[in-house]
Amino acid sequence: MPDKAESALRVRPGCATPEPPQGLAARTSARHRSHPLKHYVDGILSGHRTILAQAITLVESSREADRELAEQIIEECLPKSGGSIRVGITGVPGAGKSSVIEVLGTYLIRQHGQKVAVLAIDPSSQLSGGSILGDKTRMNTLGSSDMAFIRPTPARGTLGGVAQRTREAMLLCEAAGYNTVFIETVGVGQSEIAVHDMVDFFLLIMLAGAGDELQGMKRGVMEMADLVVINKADGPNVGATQRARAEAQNALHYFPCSPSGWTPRALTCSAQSGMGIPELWNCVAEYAAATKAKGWFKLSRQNQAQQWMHEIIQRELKRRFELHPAIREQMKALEQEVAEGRSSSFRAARSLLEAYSDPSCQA
Ligand SMILES: Nc1nc2c(ncn2[C@@H]2O[C@H](COP(=O)(O)OP(=O)(O)OP(=O)(O)O)[C@@H](O)[C@H]2O)c(=O)[nH]1
Ligand SMILES: [Mg+2]
Repeated sequence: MPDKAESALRVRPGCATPEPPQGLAARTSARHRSHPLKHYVDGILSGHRTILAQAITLVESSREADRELAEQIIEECLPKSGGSIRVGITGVPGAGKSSVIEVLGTYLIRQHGQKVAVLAIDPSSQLSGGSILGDKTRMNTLGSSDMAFIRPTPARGTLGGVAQRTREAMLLCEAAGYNTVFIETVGVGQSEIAVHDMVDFFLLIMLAGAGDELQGMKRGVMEMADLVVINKADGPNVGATQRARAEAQNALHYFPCSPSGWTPRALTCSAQSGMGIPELWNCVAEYAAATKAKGWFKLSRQNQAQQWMHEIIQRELKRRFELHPAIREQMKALEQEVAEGRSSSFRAARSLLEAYSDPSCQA
């Protein structure tokens, strides 16, 4: 993992969640990490946040040696996971996703005695090699609570890969006893779909007057939402947010009925004043109760587990393919042939696949 991407794991100063080791330190500590499986599993199950953070670092590691241990940790923790409500939160940059999580998370801790985990996917690290979250994670109060765990995750590799690691981090948080897991993602590319496919409840945060297209109405994001919240309903903005709420509610009517049987709603809230935050949570709780009663909650998780299996197979096949000696030997030359038009993409791909499945070329 490059140093810049590693720096994206850094949690803003003042946030209580322990920082994983950075840069060279991370690699050095990974190399010398002698903790046995039991250290991680016992630590996670007893809710030890530093050990949970270490385990997530292992899960995110691309080192072969870490991979095996990470899989064992997940395997051991899996039976203890599943007990949370998983809430995906998306919206354009600046919509107030982090601010809403800060206020809602604090509300859940104080009013409902919950433990709250936040996993934030940062797609910028893939594009720029840096992190926007380190500077922008607006979760001061939540971050200083013993009942919260906040973890920015740099997006690297494929978006499927992002989903994979985030899903695994989410399961570890559940095993550590977190009652609600929030996954924040910026509305970029396919990250929203990836997150939608791993959560129970999908929340779209919008702003009044920011343009429907930009905010996802025409990108199909709204169709995935169980709740649309128009944030920043405070000061002179109140009237505009009320109108935007009515428009959003109207737009939601045009989407086909969800297989969950749930009718998506539109609300307003203000992360600044706290207005609408209890109502927002009531909606999540109502959704969970209704879909549990109908069996959809369980069915959806079963589907997601199957999808996870397929993702693991795809990831593993890709990894094995790329590590195969015959592929490593031939790939560059064939890429060149395709680029120069000396071979068709189809023929080159077929030749590589044949080399991969040729028993005489096995690793
Ligand atoms: N007036 C007002 N400002 C808000 C509210 N919620 C968030 N903000 C402000 O809006 C800006 C963006 O808030 P964030 O919570 O960082 O937004 P975000 O959607 O997480 O942004 P990214 O993570 O960059 O995509 C900050 O300056 C917040 O202080 C609100 O309810 N009212
Ligand atoms: Mg944010």
